[in-house]
Amino acid sequence: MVIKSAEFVISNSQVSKCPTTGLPEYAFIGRSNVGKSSLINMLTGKKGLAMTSQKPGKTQLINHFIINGAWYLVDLPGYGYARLSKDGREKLKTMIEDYTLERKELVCLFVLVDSRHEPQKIDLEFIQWLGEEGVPFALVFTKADKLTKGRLAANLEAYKARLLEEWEELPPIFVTSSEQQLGRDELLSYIEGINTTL
Ligand SMILES: Nc1nc2c(ncn2[C@@H]2O[C@H](COP(=O)(O)OP(=O)(O)OP(=O)(O)O)[C@@H](O)[C@H]2O)c(=O)[nH]1
Ligand SMILES: [Mg+2]
Repeated sequence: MVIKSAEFVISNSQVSKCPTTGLPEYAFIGRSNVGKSSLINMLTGKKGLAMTSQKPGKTQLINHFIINGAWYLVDLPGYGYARLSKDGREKLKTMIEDYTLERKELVCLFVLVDSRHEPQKIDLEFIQWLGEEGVPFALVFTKADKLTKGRLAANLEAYKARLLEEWEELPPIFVTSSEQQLGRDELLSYIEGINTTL
């Protein structure tokens, strides 16, 4: 799929205020700092489109970007940022949960996990919750440039094995590096395949 245009539309703290165009959307979720905003920039080929930071907790709102005038990519705040106040954490948790459960336009939620780490409880619990709620999702391993091919393959296998302890089938899985443009074609083709407006 060719990205002809990618523009920021609006930031929101409430799902009820998100765009009402009815166009399909694809959102990115995962721990703070996992690389959600960077992935949006990589997919669209626009470096400064979504704001990124070396420090976790950068994205604090629901951000809509319109692609080719026809569908949205949505950047969400990360979960699990320990240095936020309890109140702040609760607010983000509610924002993410409301968006995930109430947003009818959401076609697929991409759950990002850092490919360097072994399965983390917070991600496994979130994935479990998506399953219980019947939310369509795919798994995206990020920062693949930060480890060797062998290590990456081993971590992927370990992650799949862990998921298969609870799931009968694996979700769609993508491996990405926003630094090296890895996984771009695969992710965009996947979106193209499930997008009804294209
Ligand atoms: N090497 C490498 N660094 C990456 C990659 N993706 C993101 N980063 C870096 O990781 C840091 C966090 O990236 P963000 O895209 O801001 O992460 P985020 O998930 O949006 O974080 P929050 O908005 O805080 O939840 C930045 O310093 C990025 O440059 C990648 O594929 N490879
Ligand atoms: Mg972000």
